[in-house]
Amino acid sequence: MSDPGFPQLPPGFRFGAATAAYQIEGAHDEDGRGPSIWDTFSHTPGRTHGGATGDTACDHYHRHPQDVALLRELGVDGYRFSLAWPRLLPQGTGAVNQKGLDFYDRLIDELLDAGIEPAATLYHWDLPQALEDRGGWRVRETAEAFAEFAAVAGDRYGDRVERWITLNEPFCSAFVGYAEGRHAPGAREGRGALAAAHHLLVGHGLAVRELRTAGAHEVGITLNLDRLHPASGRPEDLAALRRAEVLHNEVWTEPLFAGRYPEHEAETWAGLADGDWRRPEDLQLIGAPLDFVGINFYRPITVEAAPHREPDPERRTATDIGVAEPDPYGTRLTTMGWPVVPSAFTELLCNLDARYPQLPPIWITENGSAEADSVTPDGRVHDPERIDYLARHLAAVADAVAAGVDVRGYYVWSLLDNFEWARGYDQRFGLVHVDYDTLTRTPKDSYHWYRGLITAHRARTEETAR
Ligand code: IFM
Repeated sequence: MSDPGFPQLPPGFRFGAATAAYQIEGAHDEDGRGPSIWDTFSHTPGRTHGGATGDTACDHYHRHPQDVALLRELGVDGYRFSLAWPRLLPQGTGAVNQKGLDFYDRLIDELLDAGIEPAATLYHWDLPQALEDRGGWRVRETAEAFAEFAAVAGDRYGDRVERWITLNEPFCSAFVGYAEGRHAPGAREGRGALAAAHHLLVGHGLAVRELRTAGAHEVGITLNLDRLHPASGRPEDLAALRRAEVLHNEVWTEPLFAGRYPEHEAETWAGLADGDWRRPEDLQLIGAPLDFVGINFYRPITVEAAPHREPDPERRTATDIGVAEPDPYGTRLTTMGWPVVPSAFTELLCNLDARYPQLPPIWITENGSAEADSVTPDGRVHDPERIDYLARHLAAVADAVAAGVDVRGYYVWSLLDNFEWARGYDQRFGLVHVDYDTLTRTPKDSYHWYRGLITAHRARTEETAR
């Protein structure tokens, strides 16, 4: 693979790296942390690849000074991590765990000492199990509990965290967790998943309010919006595309940025949802102005009409809406099986910007690729595919910026190889290789490439300022 060179982003553009608590921390039952739905799910036989759990993960809970040193050496402007709700409030509400609070205090202070801006995600999928036992995101009480968590976090860290992300990829929480059942809590429901989607948004709105009260600097949400292409111009594929647009994108973007529910939602859910979990005041709460929107992008999706659409609304799950996802891109696939199509990233950003005049500035809060990496006898990890992926996706972001889209920064997913949810430790997304037997960290070639990119970018920014 030839050297793709460094893509040029505008002066002042910021670079970072991202992780999430359950994927790296380990220490699942230490210092008062309560169980989350991912502890329960991963400990249930057959749910994750090879029965993997996050019990130890990368042991970041104990090794965070080493990981912050890796970030400092990488030269990033910012680090995006998540706060484990069950570490701060083991039962989801009520008693606050002092040792959990102290852990993130130490992490944040280490980052600041290293000159790295902390960006904290409140919810990266680790719902306290106690709340799931009372209905999870199907019920409004969980949104209210989330507000309590946001207030605790905002009060404690609001003076030092630069950027707050309420939810990470609510699509996955609602639909992969409550409809497909591939993620915790592993439910396969129709109405439950739609109620969860709404309560996640309500929780977001309530959390924004709490964070603002606590004096938080910047507040936003992270969405994994999808660039969807129809498999053909056949009317049934175009109808499937419309349903998929609602399911993947508009469920989130319409209430957040246009103050309404999706126009075609009735056609999409077709009798599944009467929406009785909605209250008249919710749209205003959900649509409160944000300082930024985080976008996670990995690959585009092609949509075609599924041969069977479950006719009985009571049996139909939210994702069983007559949509299939063939893969006609004909490009290289990452080890996740995801096609590499950077132009789809530019399209997604430009379309989003064109559609919503109220859209706040964008941060790319995740982008990266899983590859088959290993430490070679020279002690290094050669990952030219990842370098190529990152270079071409950053160039796609630069194209969107050149077209007038306001993108402020980019966090690569991920700093470390980590627990890739149901795929366990089988998928490696890190700039840093982790040996799961010894927990040794080895920076990959992509780590050195990213450091070079940041150094060159900083030099250009300084030159422009002169
Ligand atoms: O690892 C995940 C992350 O937790 C959420 N976004 C997608 C990543 C890769 O699948």
